[in-house]
Amino acid sequence: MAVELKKEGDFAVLTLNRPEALNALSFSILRDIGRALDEVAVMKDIRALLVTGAGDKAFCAGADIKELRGRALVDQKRGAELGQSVFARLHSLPVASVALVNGYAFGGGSELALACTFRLASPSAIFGLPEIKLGLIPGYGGTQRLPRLIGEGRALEIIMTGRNVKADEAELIGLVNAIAEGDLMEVGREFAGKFTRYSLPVLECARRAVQRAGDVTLDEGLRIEADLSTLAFRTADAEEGMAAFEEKRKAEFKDG
Ligand code: DAK
Repeated sequence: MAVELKKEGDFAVLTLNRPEALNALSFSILRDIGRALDEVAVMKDIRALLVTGAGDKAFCAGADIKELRGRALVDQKRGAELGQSVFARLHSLPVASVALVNGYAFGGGSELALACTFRLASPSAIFGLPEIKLGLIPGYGGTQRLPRLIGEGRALEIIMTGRNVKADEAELIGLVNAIAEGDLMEVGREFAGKFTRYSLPVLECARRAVQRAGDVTLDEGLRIEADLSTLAFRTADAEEGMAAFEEKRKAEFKDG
């Protein structure tokens, strides 16, 4: 299977498993990722999704270049829309996702990582949007998500030069949340464990509010925040959290 989905404890783990082609994204793999995400969306008892690539060389070397050539423009447009819709599904899953970038993350591979809620990188990870070198531009969300994450100037420079961004620079510019020393999967679990112990519906409110910040005016964003923060107030977990504070004990959230 070129895409594997497993449940490991509190986490769903999605692995791109095509190491012989550095986990390049064929259209068939994109569809498999989409199907796996549909499963994740309804999985019981998971608190986050971890996304990684098989092998020690690459997270994902991008779109399958060999498959892109010689296609009609209408098929290219559909291909871009397929990749965009799969990554949009990832972005708006009910649970947060963490990309564990264990090597090259080029083109669509960087875009896959960008669609996750968080990104952790191994010290040898290398990011890049090298589409310009192929006479292309990013087609799976990179032109929109990268500037929202690191700002327009830096995003344009990375996209227009197609240059590599090593892990330490990626951390410096906020492209990754942290560089992981040691076992990436283990660090990923620890990282996710810092938020997954809180109330899932309340975490989702926080994520939805922050995700809209880049899309709407400040006024509109504040209205969204007022609605979502009021929604959080209505949960039993909010009642429990505030009661636990007053009673000087640890809150026991029940995801409700
Ligand atoms: N596609 C297909 N095969 C790939 C691949 C890729 N992106 N990347 C690597 N491979 C394959 C290689 O061809 C090779 O296969 P064999 O020749 O052994 O059969 C195998 O993986 C191992 O790769 P290398 O031998 O090249 O390994 P190296 O360590 O020497 O080099 C590398 C690693 C990551 C530096 C190199 O493989 C590389 O530069 N790969 C390509 C990186 C890249 O340019 N990615 C694509 C970016 S463009 C769209 C619009 C835009 C896009 C998509 C859709 N629509 C409008 C639909 C753009 C998307 C992109 O992602």
